Amino acid sequence: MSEFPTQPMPPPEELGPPIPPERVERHRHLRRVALLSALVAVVILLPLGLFVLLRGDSTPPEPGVAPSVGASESASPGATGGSGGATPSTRPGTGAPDGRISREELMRSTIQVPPWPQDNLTGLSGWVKFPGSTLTVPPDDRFDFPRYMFFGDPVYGDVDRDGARETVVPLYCVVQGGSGQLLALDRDRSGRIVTLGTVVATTGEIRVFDTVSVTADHVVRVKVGDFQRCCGDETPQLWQTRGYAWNGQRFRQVSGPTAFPVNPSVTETGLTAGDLVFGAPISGVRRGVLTVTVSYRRGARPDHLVVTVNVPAGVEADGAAEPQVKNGEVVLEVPPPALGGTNSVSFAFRRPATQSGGEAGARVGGVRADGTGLSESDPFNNGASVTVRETG
Ligand SMILES: [Ca+2]
Ligand SMILES: [Ca+2]
Repeated sequence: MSEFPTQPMPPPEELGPPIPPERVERHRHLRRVALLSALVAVVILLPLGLFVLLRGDSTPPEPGVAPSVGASESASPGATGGSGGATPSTRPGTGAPDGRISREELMRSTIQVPPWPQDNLTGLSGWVKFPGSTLTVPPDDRFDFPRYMFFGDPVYGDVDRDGARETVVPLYCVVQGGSGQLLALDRDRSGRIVTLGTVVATTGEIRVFDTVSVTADHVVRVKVGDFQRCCGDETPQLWQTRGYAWNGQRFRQVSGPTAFPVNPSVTETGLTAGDLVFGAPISGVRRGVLTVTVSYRRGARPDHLVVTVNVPAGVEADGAAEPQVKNGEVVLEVPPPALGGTNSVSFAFRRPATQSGGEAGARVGGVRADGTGLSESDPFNNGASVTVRETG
């Protein structure tokens, strides 16, 4: 089975200025440093190799193409804009607008993008203007690195039973893997591109989707997978074919399995962290406690979790019974919480009163009894940056 994303992707040059080969490693190093400094666990859990999968698309970017702003540019090909009065395109009968839209047009149009899954990479939503090539999503509060949004290849079929075909197309938001939404798009009477809804998205157990078709009975058939491979990852995937149908308001699953069996190679754990607050100095030493909360939500049960905390230079474990700091890190093995539950883990630290601030962070991973790591269903929630501050 193919890796993510399985639709043809834009060529690398769409994804930003080409990087000379001799700078690639440095670029990766700088990127790694930048991400590690913010303790984004994705870098640890996903190998580097930016965009290695995003190759193979035969469609070059279209520099200089003005973004579409609606009806006039969106009206071709085949739209019947304006001919049918106020009759909505979803009404059965003849004369419904032709909702077939090419990928090239989508990539230079303004599209209403539904919200992105919150348990995966997030991109821009609402009315989003695509620039004629891959759209760069700037860093934000949630992810402090850019992500890249672009459409895959569309398929066409009548999903709303109005006798005319719509466009069913993947929209991706990725860096090394990431999110996908399978969107159903149509045109209104004026020819403007309108979003019918999200057929399926990479959220919960579903982390990737593949082949898409629209059946004669208006069902969107999608091959969905439980794990998104990236960058050489060979984690076994589970795949199922599920069908989704438009009910007039949203897409609902109408065929195929509704859940995956447990994949013994894949788990879903997560971590959140509080602040590390050092108290007022006593005899030249400040003491503080960091509490992290780990979760186990689904998938294979790890034998144990490995929690790693990075602390600023000069910070030491507060006492011999505490896990000790080595090379700026504390590593602690803890039992996994009950399925669906969380556990809190606290670390006591001390540092000289002459020191302050610094960067810290924590991450977690699930490990088998033989010491090998499990793959993460959602790799983006396994790390957190930690604010370090002092009181008094
Ligand atoms: Ca239709
Ligand atoms: Ca996770």
